[in-house]
Amino acid sequence: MKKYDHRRIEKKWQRYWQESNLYLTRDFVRGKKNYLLLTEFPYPSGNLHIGHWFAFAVPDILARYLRMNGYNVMYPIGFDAFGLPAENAAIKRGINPRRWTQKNIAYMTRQLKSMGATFDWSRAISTIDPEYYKWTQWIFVKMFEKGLAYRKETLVNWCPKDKTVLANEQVINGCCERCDTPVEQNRFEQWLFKITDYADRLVDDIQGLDWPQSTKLAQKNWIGRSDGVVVKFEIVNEKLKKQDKKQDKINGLNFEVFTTRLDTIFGCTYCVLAPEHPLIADLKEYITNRKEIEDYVKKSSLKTELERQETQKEKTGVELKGVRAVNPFNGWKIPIFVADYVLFSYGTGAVMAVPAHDERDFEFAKKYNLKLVQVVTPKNQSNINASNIFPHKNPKAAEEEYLEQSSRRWQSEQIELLKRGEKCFVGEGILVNSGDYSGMESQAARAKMADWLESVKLGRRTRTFRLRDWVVSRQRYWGVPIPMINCSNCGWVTVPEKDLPLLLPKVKDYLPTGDGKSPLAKNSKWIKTHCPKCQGPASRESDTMDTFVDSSWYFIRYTDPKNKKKLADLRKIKKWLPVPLYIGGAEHNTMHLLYSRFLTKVLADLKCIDFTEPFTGRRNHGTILGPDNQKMSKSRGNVIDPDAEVERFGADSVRTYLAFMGPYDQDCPWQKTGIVGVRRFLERVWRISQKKNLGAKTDDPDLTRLLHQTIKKVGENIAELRFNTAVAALMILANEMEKRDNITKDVFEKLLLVLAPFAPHISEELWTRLGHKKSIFLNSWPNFDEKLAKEDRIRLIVQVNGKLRDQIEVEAGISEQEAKEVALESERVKKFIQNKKIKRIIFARGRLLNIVV
Ligand code: ANZ
Ligand code: ZN
Repeated sequence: MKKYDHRRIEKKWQRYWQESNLYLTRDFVRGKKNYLLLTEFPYPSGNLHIGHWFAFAVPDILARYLRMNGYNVMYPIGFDAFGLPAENAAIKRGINPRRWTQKNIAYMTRQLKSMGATFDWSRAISTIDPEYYKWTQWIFVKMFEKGLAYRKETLVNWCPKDKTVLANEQVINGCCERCDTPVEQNRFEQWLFKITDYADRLVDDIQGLDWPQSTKLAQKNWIGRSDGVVVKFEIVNEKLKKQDKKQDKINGLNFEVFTTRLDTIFGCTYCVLAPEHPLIADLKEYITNRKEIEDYVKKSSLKTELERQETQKEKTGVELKGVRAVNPFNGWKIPIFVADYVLFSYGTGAVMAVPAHDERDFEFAKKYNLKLVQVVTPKNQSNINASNIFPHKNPKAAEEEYLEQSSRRWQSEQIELLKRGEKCFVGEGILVNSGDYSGMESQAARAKMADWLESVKLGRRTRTFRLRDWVVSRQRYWGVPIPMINCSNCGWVTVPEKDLPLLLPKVKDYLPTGDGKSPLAKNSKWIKTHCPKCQGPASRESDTMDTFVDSSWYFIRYTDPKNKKKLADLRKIKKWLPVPLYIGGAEHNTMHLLYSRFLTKVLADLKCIDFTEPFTGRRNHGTILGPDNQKMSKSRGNVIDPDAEVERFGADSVRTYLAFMGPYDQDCPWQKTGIVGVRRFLERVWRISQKKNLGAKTDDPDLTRLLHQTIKKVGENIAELRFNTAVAALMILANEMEKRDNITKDVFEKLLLVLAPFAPHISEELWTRLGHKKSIFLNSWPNFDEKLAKEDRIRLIVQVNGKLRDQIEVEAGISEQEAKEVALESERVKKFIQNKKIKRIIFARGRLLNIVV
């Protein structure tokens, strides 16, 4: 009996598949539907790690399955090769980033080929290829022409170690995503993309996507759309009497606040301006504590936005003494503070503070001993209603009494009360102490109040976003040159399309400078140029583009990777896109996925493509932990090297084990015994093929039934990315086959066909040994007999505390967990366990479930 020698087999078939062009994808195949299965293309970091295998080899199972089901499948691959990770790695080794990246691409290509995946290498792209980045630059030019790329001096996140600007998304807990250095705030002129113009569409279109809920929510939160109103507050001089002339002057001054809770405005007891608010300078001559204010403003300018938003940190602020704001609803003259918990970049940079109903305001008021007035009360708990506090009075008088009682002492009691209870009630409810609006529900009150504000022109409905424009310039060498020229006559002019690509020059000095300019700025030969408009002397932009621009549109290029005239031909685009399924990591929930959606909409508006959402389906994969259940890292010594595993067990074992180790969307540890078990399973398949009597005439009915069930289950599971249960089913089938002395060639062939997507090499080898001339992958997925595949059904008896409550038809093989879920769904059962704690569950497989409460 010949041994299963994975080394020989795997090389042989990889060569064969490549030479026979088995995975060359054509754009149009008669009678077949196209399917572009997309995974996130890798950074050429140097070496494939096991996570790459998880990300590419496991979805390849689906790619192969779809092929066998008649789809014209494209499973592309490429390299996201510009950017910080590659550049930093190169700098560390003292190698030019270009050489380092190219070397890695060559090496990783070889490694990727050892997966035995169906990548179409003829379509491989690399973002550093001038033929690719020509179109990245072209997109920039088009965006500039449309006013979607612009320059602005902005306060930006600056990483002092990497010496570059970072997008908000690249700052994690105040530190650089790449190197963990605390991020500083610096002022620079930058190129930005106007993603905020698309904010509404980016929120609205999420709804139609088949994406994980968590990803959709992350995008929504990131964009942070909120509907509210802007309210105008007049300013008055605290000391001046009515007849004083100066009062007119200050009466001209006002500021606007943005609020989503206009219904709470009767509880507004002070206002807050962000330290950067221009009004502070305008009020200078009226403020009596100028020095104190100036010091505070200076101090807060040293903090980052993130630090300022930290909820745990104690809030600080200073009152603008000498002036007051007038609440347009009740005429109260209330104090104005500067406090850095209010951000200048959000809303109007000023807020109306309602300490009774907003936690930040509440904390602040507690600290500075400010007045607190409750104006909303939970729907079914109206005890704070003034009428309840003063039941002997009529409502109007009760309200007045309540407000009167809001003396400092009474305030602190209230605060104590609130502290003990809910802290402060932030929910919606019924309005109290709110004049004519008392008794209304929050939502209705907001509408009425907004109507009034608009009618008297003291405010307006508005929409605000948390999303900021995308800063795309980077002061680094290793990126796509921004195709812009600065002329002293004409201003910023685009590099003409005929001159694209604007090549990234080869330089000796590629180290980041730290003076806010890219190292390209030192290359005067390259920088000096002529203005394309007036021919006068001009200089090139020296910044390069954020790599997220490169990766925002790469999937489009796969459809037409060699096109010299367009970023891709529209006919081909229509055939392949949008991507029906994109598989990747949850870390791309906001940045990459949001930027791709944005650029897709821009390209759609430019009529380059005919769809507005790039990825209609999205699934996340988990990460692989070390055998010790910890994140893999060199320092922990728990890193699994895929090359070594492939050498020892074979690519088929590694692929199948990765599919088997757990649910694909979850984090699972690599277990050394796990891969051994999978290897044994493949050896078992090998042994079955060697059965002298594979020539039985018929199979026993049990095996036939199991075969059909397995074909059905494996197919369904692959389509749902439930690879682990599919492998388990294959293992059960192989076990049953090995137990029998005689099996037919037919059942064995079918086993190979359903195993093939997981373990392509061994399946192909055994398939040819059975005498087939054609590759196994040119065969269809086997049919199953629906009747035979049908699981036996039973009536599961469901008891609560031993009493029969329901009988439910379920699959005979139902697990305890599944049975429990089914039982808890039943209305008849629910009645008896409502609000009770489940103490115990007794389960007799195939018969009964007893819930003890
Ligand atoms: C009064 C109020 C009362 C508020 C209440 C909330 C609750 P979202 O929903 O995230 O958009 N706000 C407005 N501009 C701000 C800024 N520049 N910096 C910090 N906070 C700001 O949040 C909107 C709410 O955040 C606004 O509604 C405002 O506080 C605050 F019981 O106004 B609210
Ligand atoms: Zn010019």
